[in-house]
Amino acid sequence: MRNIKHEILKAFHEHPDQFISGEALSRICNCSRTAVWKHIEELRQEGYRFEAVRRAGYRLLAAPDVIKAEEIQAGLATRLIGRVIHAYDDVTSTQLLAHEAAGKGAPEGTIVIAERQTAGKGRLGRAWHSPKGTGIWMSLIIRPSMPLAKAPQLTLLTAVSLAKAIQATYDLTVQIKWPNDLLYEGKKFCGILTELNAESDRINYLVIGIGINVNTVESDFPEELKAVATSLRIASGKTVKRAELIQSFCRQFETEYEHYLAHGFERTRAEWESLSMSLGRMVTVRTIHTTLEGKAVGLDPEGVLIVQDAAGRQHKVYSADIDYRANS
Ligand code: BTX
Repeated sequence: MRNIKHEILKAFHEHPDQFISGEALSRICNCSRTAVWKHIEELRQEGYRFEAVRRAGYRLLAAPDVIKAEEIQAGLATRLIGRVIHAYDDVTSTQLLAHEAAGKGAPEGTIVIAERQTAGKGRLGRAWHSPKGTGIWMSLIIRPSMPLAKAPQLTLLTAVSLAKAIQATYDLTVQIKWPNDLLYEGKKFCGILTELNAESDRINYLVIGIGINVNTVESDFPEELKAVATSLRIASGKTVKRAELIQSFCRQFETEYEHYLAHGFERTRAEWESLSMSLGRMVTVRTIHTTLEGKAVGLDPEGVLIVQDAAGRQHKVYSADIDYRANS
């Protein structure tokens, strides 16, 4: 279906700060000038601010920071990631909706995103705080044709893509804490939850859940998170439009993912190691069954974390939480 509002936003995106006449817009959108006017009025109702000048036309002054599929897609330079976006106001968890959509055949690259989650999920049954309007709560569906055992590599790939998107948007040095957190000065502002649907040894699809505290201020956090959580705004002092960060992530992810499918994991592995705060440090590794103390020394070629204990023995760590020991 043709979406005139989308086409209008795209035209303004391609001509930033410029006036576009009603006539030109009606040509671009292939509709009447009355229809252009009507859609501009609708965009105004949604919070877009336009300047209208006789003879010159319209100029976009500001877009609202609501997450709309049109807004993300208007400036999106990708082939696959984010070409389909389901955007909601309130959901329980975008993971649940993404699984539902994937089950019904949603194409690879589909994103499910919400302004607020009432039951945001972390790993191992933990909760993810997802208040309205300040963060990015989204789930990405991908359908790589590969064995189950490689799925954790995509969590690492997502973390690398996010770190690069953030560095490009904020000029901020962030660090990855194995396997799925992004931190700034030791505080978490982003988590990744990868869930999959597979048959025998093949992946049907992955749902990669991403939670980022973007414009959150200190007082938005509940008491129990204040000491451990931060946001990109607190870290950088900058408020950004969430749609921009999503576009940047989609681009980075697509580049990493295409390279990964064509050439394997090595480049992502090396990038992950250079962004990691885990390597070289003394860690305590907790799995459901055991606790291990040692030094995190690197990722093996498959992306499994290697921890070396005091006796020099190397252990492969697949799924666990790690804590850093003081002064390491
Ligand atoms: P995790 O289990 O590593 O982290 C969860 C833990 O992080 C919580 O127990 C709490 O201590 C802390 N935490 C909770 N909320 C926040 C927050 N907003 N900022 C910082 N720390 C927090 C990480 O799990 C994976 C999170 C994925 C979230 C996305 S959002 C979109 C998608 N939908 C969904 O339901 N989950 C994913």
